[in-house]
Amino acid sequence: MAKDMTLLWGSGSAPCWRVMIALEEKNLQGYNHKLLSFDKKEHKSQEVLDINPRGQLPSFKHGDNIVNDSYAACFYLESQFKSQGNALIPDSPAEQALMYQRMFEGLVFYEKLNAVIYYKWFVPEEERHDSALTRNKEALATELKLWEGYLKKLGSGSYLAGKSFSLADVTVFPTVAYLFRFGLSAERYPVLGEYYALLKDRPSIKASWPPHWLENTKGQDTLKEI
Ligand SMILES: N[C@@H](CCC(=O)N[C@@H](CS)C(=O)NCC(=O)O)C(=O)O
Repeated sequence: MAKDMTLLWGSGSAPCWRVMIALEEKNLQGYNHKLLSFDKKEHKSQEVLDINPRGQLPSFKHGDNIVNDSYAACFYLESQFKSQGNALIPDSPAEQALMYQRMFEGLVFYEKLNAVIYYKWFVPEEERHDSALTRNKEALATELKLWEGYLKKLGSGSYLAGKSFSLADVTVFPTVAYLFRFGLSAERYPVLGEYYALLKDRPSIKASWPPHWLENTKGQDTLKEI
């Protein structure tokens, strides 16, 4: 079944990682995949543009069905392979509501993280201001406190939507892993630290860990003071 799937991806891209975790969770190992280089601008190659006119990764195809957006691909995989691998949408209405809520808040979380760690990448030199970066850091700190609170309320050992691992974890975990890769202090954010420790060795996550993070295990300290 996975043989008729193709994923074009980039190492360390959180959106790509979401799809890879979902594929692992649904036991779809064996899909075709190709690691492309952002540095070499391979995401703008014809091979990508043929699937994804935005020239972005992930680009994903199942048979003739193209589902490029990472959230869309995760929902698609869960719905097409409902009874295969791990169920990723909880049955309980309360957990389901929380899952959807956290998934979409996760996009805001991801944006706020990027606005700090990729500030120099996104903003041309002549448009950069220390005050803007400081504001972005403050916004990230506020966001981090929200997520600490969300997890704390659920209790130790919980996933983002409650007792079971769900699409909320599939989509938000890569953001959390980025936080720690970029030096977030687990002492300052102990609940997020515990959540990260709970998930980092999960088989689907280990199997899809960004290869360049494995090659260079030392991250950065951009978020040390946040
Ligand atoms: N909404 C898309 C975003 C995908 C995305 O932003 N991919 C980035 C890499 S993380 C990319 O390809 N950027 C290159 C570009 O936009 O030119 C998703 O979630 O899949």
